[in-house]
Amino acid sequence: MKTQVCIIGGGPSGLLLSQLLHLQGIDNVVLEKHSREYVLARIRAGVIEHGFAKLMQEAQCGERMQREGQVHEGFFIANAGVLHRVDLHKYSGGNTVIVYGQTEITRDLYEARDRMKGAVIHNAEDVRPHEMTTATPYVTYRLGDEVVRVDCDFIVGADGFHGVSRKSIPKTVLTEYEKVYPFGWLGVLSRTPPVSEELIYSRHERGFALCSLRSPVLSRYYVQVPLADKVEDWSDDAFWAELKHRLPAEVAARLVTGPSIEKSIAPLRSFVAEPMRYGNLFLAGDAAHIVPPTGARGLNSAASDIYYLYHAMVAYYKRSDASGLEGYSAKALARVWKAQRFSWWMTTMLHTFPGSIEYDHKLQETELAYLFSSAAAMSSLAENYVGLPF
Ligand code: RFL
Ligand code: PHB
Repeated sequence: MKTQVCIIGGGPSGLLLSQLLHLQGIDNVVLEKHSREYVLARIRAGVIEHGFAKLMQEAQCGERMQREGQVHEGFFIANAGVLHRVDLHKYSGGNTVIVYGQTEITRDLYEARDRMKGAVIHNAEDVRPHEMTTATPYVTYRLGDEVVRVDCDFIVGADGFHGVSRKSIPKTVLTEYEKVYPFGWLGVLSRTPPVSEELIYSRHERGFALCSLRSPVLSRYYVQVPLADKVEDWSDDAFWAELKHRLPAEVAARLVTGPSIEKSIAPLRSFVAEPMRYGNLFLAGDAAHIVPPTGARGLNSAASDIYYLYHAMVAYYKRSDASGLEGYSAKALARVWKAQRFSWWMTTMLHTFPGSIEYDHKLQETELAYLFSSAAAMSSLAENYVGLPF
């Protein structure tokens, strides 16, 4: 097989790039390890920044998001049983976020790829990039007994944190920065009306909790849990009881509970791999960087990578201008590190850390007291949460 860009990974990053390139007449193939059903069963992000929404429009995939996504002008931080509102609209100079699930985004992207007869190959096994530092790179994969070779100009590694692309770059070339947090998030999706129209990030001595949503009838809740906990340890009843403990009494009192539709634990991790380019292999999204979900930055950072890479490839193919490709890694990483900083800050401020001392609690309290009393601090939070400019 021959194509211009071979994209490894059919998650939101890979599909969005595929769709954008196709619309510009740039031929590409997406190789995805899993079935479409498997990819669409993963429940992940819920908060989308406007830059991403605009990119979805540009990709002709934003119509349903515009119709069904909910515009949020703010959210709450609960501390010591009191709700404080963060007015994103006011403090970001009129910006907002959209609540629309990653699952729906991925579904919209798959549908668009189908409509345009884009090449998305599912259940591709043993995907491997080759000859990345030459002008003739290629990717091999296996479908059943058949081994297929895809010759291309560029390979894009959009295959998530556990993918093969980053691991194919020699250790001598790549520097990895990593911070693993000593806890995870237990998430529950339930067909119940959300307890609050706006998200609630709750700091509590028993651990952090988050009330989020997907629609007026679909709620998404999280509680901080020790790393050793397993999903099987948590019955629905135990989850709801723990969540109620960690919310202000007035919120807990109006929480509607029900059977969980999905329940999973995600460990919290910060990770960056530098550079994001190795010869003609370009990394994008979770393949190159991970943040703890507290700042809702992960998918949004993936979208900014795709924005830079897409424009760089269009410049290369349409105007023989390779400067965007040359500058891609540095440009993407500059924004990635800001998302790292913000996610670390939100995580540190709101979670209960095992082994922390009274001094640490005082600092958390003071961080929040400062935030709620300072327009400058609120603006800093708001501009990061709605997304820094691409
Ligand atoms: P993905 O989504 O992991 O997709 C990668 C795809 O590559 C495939 N793959 C391979 N394909 C071929 N060959 C291989 N060897 C392969 N290995 C893997 C995989 O099957 C998969 O389909 O990465 P991508 O596209 O870069 O997207 C990144 C986002 O998924 C991620 O950043 C977000 O989900 C993070 N995140 C959030 N981000 C936000 O911006 N806002 C949020 O509100 C938000 N909430 C969250 C989150 C992540 C969470 N978890 C579970 C980690 C909440 C949670 C709980
Ligand atoms: C979600 O709805 O899944 C969600 C929302 C905000 C976050 C993380 C996850 O910060």
